[in-house]
Amino acid sequence: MQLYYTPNSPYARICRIVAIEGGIMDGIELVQVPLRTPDSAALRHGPLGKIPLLVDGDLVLGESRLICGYLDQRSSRPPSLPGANDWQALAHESLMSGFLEGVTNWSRETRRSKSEQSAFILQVEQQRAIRALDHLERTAAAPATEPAITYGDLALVAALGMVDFYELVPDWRADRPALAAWLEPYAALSSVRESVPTQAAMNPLTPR
Ligand SMILES: N[C@@H](CCC(=O)N[C@@H](CS)C(=O)NCC(=O)O)C(=O)O
Repeated sequence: MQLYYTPNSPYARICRIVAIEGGIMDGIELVQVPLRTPDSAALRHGPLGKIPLLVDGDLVLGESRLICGYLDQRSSRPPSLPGANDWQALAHESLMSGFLEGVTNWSRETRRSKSEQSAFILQVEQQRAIRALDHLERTAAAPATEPAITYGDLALVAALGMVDFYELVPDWRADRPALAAWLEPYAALSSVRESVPTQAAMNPLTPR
């Protein structure tokens, strides 16, 4: 089984954490690919060139959530995805996924050249992120001794990782102690530590 990825992709990060925590990383070959270039090995398996992409025999599976569901079935841990009728858990997941999507869009916009950046998109995503952070502070659960390995919680971990890495809201912890405390047990997990985005792994948005 291969997982096509980039080290700094928050979506691939969620899949990697689920695989590591599920104890099944040994059976997965990580294949690092460039993005948005015709030479990406991911394009041998499909037309989109998007990651994460899981290839297992003739199965080519995109979308981090579906990949986590596939990994769940191979792991002995409790599933990272809620049941189909667990609407409260799905609602929680949808909020975290939407927050991650927003900060991902925001970070992409900040990485475009200044002349190409849209002030409108930057403002919309900044406001969305601030609203989400404030909401998450009000609703944050107490920090867990054993943090839950669910897609929704990991989407929040990955989103906050993007906020930190791209310094989108540099001082977010100062006014949001409950959210910062919620994150701490995750930050201590080796699966989370080893998947933190790094400057060394930065991919250009467009080929140089
Ligand atoms: N909804 C997708 C989002 C995946 C995604 O946006 N991947 C980005 C990297 S973080 C990508 O492949 N970008 C390449 C491109 O847009 O061409 C998922 O959950 O897997």
